[in-house]
Amino acid sequence: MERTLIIVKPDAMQRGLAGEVIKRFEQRGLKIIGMKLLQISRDLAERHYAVHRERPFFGGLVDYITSAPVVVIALEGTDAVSAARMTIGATKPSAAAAGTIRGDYGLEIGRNLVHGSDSAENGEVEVANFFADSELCSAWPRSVDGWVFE
Ligand code: DAT
Ligand code: MG
Repeated sequence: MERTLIIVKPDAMQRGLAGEVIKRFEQRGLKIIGMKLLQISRDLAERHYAVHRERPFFGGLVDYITSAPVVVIALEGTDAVSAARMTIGATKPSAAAAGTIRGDYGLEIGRNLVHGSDSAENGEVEVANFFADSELCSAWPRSVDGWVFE
């Protein structure tokens, strides 16, 4: 089972789309093992996006992700990282496939609604950056699991 960190970004929050975003991961069968509302600090945002630190858009990206409360979600499931990224869609929403979150709700790269981890390794690291172990319900026996996981 992989883990991935999802962030319902400030634009999705401002537009009242948190429920819509969460619904899509739930209906995919991915298991919610952590979820909370928080306003990301600049320090945490800079750590989360450290790989982009030298890029020209870094300052704007940190301003954006810290601009309003977000919902952060830890998901677990088979191929959770790639499955969630397929549900999210391409980074640039105007080029994202219809049926994806970004393809259905977005146009611009700086307003792309949702974050999802990009590798299993980063999924573990990002979940740990946002959740203490005590905030994760990893082992809860979800009654549909036998119909989602073989
Ligand atoms: P993703 O969020 O699809 O994993 P990423 O990790 O490459 O994309 O970049 C993180 C965020 O940074 C992305 O969601 C939006 C922003 N971003 C990426 N490339 C950009 C660019 N060329 N111009 C402006 N913002 C960009
Ligand atoms: Mg990324």
